[in-house]
Amino acid sequence: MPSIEHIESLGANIRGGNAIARTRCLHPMVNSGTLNKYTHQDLTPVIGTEFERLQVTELLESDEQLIKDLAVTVSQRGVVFLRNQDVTPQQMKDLMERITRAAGSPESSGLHVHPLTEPGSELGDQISVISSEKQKKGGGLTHQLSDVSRFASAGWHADITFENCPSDYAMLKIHTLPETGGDTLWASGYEIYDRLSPKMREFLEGLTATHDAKFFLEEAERLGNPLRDGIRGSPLNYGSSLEAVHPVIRTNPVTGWKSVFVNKGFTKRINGVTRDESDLLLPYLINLVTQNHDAQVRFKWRKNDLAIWDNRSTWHCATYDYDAARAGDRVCSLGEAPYLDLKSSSRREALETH
Ligand SMILES: O=C(O)CCC(=O)C(=O)O
Ligand SMILES: [Fe+2]
Repeated sequence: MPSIEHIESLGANIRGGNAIARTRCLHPMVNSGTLNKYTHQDLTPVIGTEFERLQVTELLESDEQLIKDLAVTVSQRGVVFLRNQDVTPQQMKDLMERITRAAGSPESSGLHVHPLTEPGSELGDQISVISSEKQKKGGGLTHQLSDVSRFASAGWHADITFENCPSDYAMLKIHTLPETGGDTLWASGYEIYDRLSPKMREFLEGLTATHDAKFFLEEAERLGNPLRDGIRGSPLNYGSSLEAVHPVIRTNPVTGWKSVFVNKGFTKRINGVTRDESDLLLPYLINLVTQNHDAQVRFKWRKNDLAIWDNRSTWHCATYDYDAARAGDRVCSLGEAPYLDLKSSSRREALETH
């Protein structure tokens, strides 16, 4: 049962983490520039970069440096978009494995198996099918998020933060899409951290939060599917509690930048403060994400576009404004158990001193 005891202290500067899943990226990675030869464009100042012609198949044949530079680019820019990919789910898994390894994920972390993955699922346990048709039948990963009687912003989340060892990166390819609609938005956790006052930063850096996906238990029961309660990609991720405690502010080892790490989808409680204080603080932090469109990027999918994002330092939200079918494949890799390095910096501070 995950509890606050799981947040072990490693020394004066590190809060959180777990010896079973520590990052092997001990210093921020530097972009060597091997991707510069491919046409690309930053979509906003703080988040999102699009590559027009870079193909996953080409990346798979390339040497390690290109993959490392891709990992750094995703972690720095939050999300990277690759247009019009001719790629199989197996190739997506291969690239995901290479990115997470290049970024120094712990030996014990593999690709995630979602607790709602059905037995004998069509593309294998490590691929989640994102499907509006499945959603309409009341199932799938995104069913809870797609309730259109709520604010559209109710869907903002980072993936699988209810796991003790959550995701570092995720990849989604949309192969079936409506003529218009179905955009996805991402927001920068670095930028939200940057908007906090020094006093508020210091306060939040001393806190943890409880993340919980109990609603998946009800969903599995309702659909008559067994919940995946064995190992889900890391020895830290098993069982049916679907609950974890993580630092409210975490450091991304790849960039060395701090990010706010609570989300609307899964974070239920900020610990160490009263219930009322938690109920004030959480919506405040979430409002910073949903109400600052200058910390967001909105992506308009074309067929077979692929997005790769860093789940440690971004949130995302799908848009349910269409009727026609929309579907894609998603892979999610696991990173380190979240920790805060008090000596790490904010994104803006780091960029200003360079
Ligand atoms: O359907 C989308 O655009 C995003 C779905 C999602 O949250 C995910 O793939 O993690
Ligand atoms: Fe997601």
